[in-house]
Amino acid sequence: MGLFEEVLQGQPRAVGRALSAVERGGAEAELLLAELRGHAGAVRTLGITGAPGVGKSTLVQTLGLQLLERGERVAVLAVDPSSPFTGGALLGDRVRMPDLSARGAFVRSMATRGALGGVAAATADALDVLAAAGYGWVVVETVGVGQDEVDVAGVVDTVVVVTVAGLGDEVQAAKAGLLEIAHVFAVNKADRPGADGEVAALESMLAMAPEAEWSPPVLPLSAMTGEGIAELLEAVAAHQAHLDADGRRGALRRARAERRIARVLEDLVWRRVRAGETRLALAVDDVAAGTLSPHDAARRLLAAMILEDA
Ligand SMILES: Nc1nc2c(ncn2[C@@H]2O[C@H](COP(=O)(O)OP(=O)(O)O)[C@@H](O)[C@H]2O)c(=O)[nH]1
Ligand SMILES: [Mg+2]
Repeated sequence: MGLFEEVLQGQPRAVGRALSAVERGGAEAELLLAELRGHAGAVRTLGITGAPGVGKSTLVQTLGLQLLERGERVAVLAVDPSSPFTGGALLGDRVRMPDLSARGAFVRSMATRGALGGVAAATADALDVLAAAGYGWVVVETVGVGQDEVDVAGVVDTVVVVTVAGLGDEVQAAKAGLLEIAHVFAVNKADRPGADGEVAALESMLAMAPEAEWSPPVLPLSAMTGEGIAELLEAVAAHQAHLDADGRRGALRRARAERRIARVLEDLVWRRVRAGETRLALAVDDVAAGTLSPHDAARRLLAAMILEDA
């Protein structure tokens, strides 16, 4: 039996191998993804993002267990683009979330390595694999600190941004990038003092945002005690229902398809240009010397590439 058939049957080891192929990128991954295309089940994807230490992994566990209890097939992807060492081999995926693994969830960490389009593209491909394998819910944990990390959160349907009370100014600033992608705010560690203040602060920040079709709720909760988790799941379900209405899911699919094409295309073009070392080196010399503008250099390199193909 081919790997793709085993993936379609939902065999965890095959799914793991497929995800390794996706991480590496290249012809093998592209062939596999082509074979899996059209076989995706109805999957709901949920992103959990926020600064390190806010309790994302703990929340993923708590949420995952709730979903399993409801009879869902659950997969978890932990993606940390800022760390080159998130590969499953190093951390041991089962060790990451032992309770979830023990109860039948598929748990896996992702590194980027060579996939075209970077980590966000690889994550989107991984979601395709998991959808084909029949998981009903995929929860993606990402560290929300840089643009790459924000991009990864953008490949899922519903983004939960996790914060806690009393983070420093630096982290508050990082929230700015996350404000726009959040569908739900979770103020975690509400078993400790200060959560109410953080909820109020976020709500007043959101009150200044322009009117939108979806207003993100701000929910105090504790991933540790489980308090507020039911409300979080309700908010996630409400956002999913929002997507299902008025053709929004179709529009989302199109927007996502366009971003996926753009990411791979940009990477593809840059790799091709970089492969033409001499031509690129000459252009770099001229731009550095100030005799050529970077815009003209880029246009010339692109034109040369197109001519090569003709
Ligand atoms: N008091 C309290 N601690 C929590 C809660 N959730 C997570 N933690 C703790 O916060 C620390 C970081 O949690 P982790 O899930 O690894 O955070 P991540 O880096 O965002 O994935 C750990 O020591 C957790 O036990 C919570 O709801 N309340
Ligand atoms: Mg974590």
